[in-house]
Amino acid sequence: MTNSNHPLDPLSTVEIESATQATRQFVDELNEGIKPQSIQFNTVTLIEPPKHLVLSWLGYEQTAFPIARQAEVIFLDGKTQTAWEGVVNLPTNIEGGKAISKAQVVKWKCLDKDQQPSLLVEELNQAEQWAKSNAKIIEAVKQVGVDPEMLFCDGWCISIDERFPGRRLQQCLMFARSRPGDSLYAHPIDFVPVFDSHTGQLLTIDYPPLNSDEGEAPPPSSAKDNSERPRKLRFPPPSTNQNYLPEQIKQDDPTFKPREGLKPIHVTQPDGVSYSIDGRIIRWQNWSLHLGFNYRDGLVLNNVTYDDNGTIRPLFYRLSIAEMVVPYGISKFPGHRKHAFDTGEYGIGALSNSLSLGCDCLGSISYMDADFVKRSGESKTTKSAICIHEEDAGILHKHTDFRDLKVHVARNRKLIISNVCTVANYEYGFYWSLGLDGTIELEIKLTGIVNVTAMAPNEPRNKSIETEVAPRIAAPFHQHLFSLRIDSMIDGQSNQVVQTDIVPDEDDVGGPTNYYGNGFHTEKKIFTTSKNAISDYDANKSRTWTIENPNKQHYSSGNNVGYKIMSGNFATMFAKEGSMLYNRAPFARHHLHVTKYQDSTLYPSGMYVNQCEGGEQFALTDWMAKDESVKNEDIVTWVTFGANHVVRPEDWPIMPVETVKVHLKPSNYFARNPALDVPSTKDAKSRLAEEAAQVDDKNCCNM
Ligand SMILES: [Cu+2]
Repeated sequence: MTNSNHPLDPLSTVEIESATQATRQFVDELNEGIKPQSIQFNTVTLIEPPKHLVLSWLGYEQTAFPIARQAEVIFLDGKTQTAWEGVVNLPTNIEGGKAISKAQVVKWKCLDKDQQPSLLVEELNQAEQWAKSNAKIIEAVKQVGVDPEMLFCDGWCISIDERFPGRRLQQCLMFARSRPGDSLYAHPIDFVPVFDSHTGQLLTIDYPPLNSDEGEAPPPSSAKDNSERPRKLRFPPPSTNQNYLPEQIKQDDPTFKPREGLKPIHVTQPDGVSYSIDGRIIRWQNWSLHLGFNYRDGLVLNNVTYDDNGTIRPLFYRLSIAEMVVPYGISKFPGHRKHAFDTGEYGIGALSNSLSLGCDCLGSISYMDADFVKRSGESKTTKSAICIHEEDAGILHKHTDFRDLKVHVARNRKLIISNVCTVANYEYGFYWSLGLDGTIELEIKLTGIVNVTAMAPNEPRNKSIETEVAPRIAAPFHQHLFSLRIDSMIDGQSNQVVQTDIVPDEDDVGGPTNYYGNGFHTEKKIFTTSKNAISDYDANKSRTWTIENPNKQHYSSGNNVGYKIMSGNFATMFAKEGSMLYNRAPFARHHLHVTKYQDSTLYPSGMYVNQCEGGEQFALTDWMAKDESVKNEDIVTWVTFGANHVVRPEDWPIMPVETVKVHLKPSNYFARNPALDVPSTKDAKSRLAEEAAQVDDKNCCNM
């Protein structure tokens, strides 16, 4: 018996612990001198096998054979301040939840000092403890009237700080609570300490400048110059409580009470759900996919296929959010360091919430757990990390024949696979959905608490870069840029991307080819090489890109079969060429990149994003520089989309969900509307509002 049903299944808890035990044993047997002194595991994750092997295993090719499973193990050594990366062959025989055979380390190396693995939550919590017990920080908060017992800090990646090369760093955003349970984000403190994340050494305390430091020279530009400045005017954090938890609001405002009049909406499926789950293979309404998951991407949709009247048609080998970055527009030190790569720097999958039935997810729900590693090497499980359910999606299609009022209407439905991740103050919900009409949608919901900084008493506002969401609390403007990695296999591995613009006909009114002046037409460009395929959204041309298979055409239109990429949420990175962010986020330089597939090219900002300087010779820039053919080849399409967040006071003290979406829509793929056979059923439970029963439901989602 093998330990896994599918080569892309995430590591089981047994596999994780086998890998960490094998690593410890391997290290124990090393000679002194080259031996790590203390192992703190960082990540243990599946090394996805080469695509050609998986395709063979899946049956796309003739010869299928078992695929050995391997884990990538990354750990830190606090004593030698080093980080290590290993490859472990996993046990081939697991029975009854126990490994019968042993795992074995087959490769390992010490990482360069500029390769910093992601920051774990345990490490962020550690930084908070260091801050709370550091004499200099205690003194600094006492100076502004903060009780050190009520001090909290969010550890953050630092991007790059040129003052401390080769060190693993965290910058800490400081806050205070006014009482237990109070929202700490209402009380930001006026300084930012920087810690060595290996040793806990406090390296510096940085003081952000005010919008107007009257009487002072303008703030110098570099981090080094800034650290040599005298400490600026200190001031206490804003003291007014700004809570979102009802029980906390009530303590500040005894008249507060939950609004009334919201009667329950129950979602019921009396005959059960319409999907099936076999291991991690989900089947629903002609769709089939394997649901992968890892600490970094979070949700991964593998081998997405569609059963088109008995023919299983391959669509996507792998879909995931491969990277994201949240750049802030603050150009003054140290605000320039705020551009968190939540995928690569933290591992957003590892930050998944345990979802709650009836609160996060309504109706008939299936959950999947997610397994990770603790620093100790033991596994840990986030229960119900992934939610799978169906939702009504409004009308699918409708027509009324106006002559005889004959009506035909069918309802659409989505199968939704989702998770929600908490990255310190912010929440991201990732919702992949499949539709009855062949559409795949990715909706990302942004919520949580916006990042804020403290303003000094009487400090002037700078309305062009931040919003004073509540007195003396400034929320700086920022972006959320996501990199959707699409490894397509539209009716086969040979695909290409065609750009379609819609433009007016060239001639003016009265001209020979546009006499009445109303003409418009599409212009197509088939991308030939990676450099040729660099493209940006153009709203004036209603620009779309279609991933198509040039070897197969629609029976009627003659167009290549394809899937169209559509989004109303293309956001452009504002950071200048040569800036830290530009160098580190090559995926965000343009909305579209296309590369020829090669194994192990999953992450466009590199494997080790934390403190990586990037530039022009790494990750996506390297793959693009090859300028390989992407026409009728095995290709990967990278789509960057997102939101610009000019914060509103209404986003405070907790932000109503903001959404960004991308659709992958069949285009010349199906012979006709693939949902013609969806029955026009009538919901027997729907009724006139006046007849609806009064039901009182006291359950709530505040836990
Ligand atoms: Cu935002």
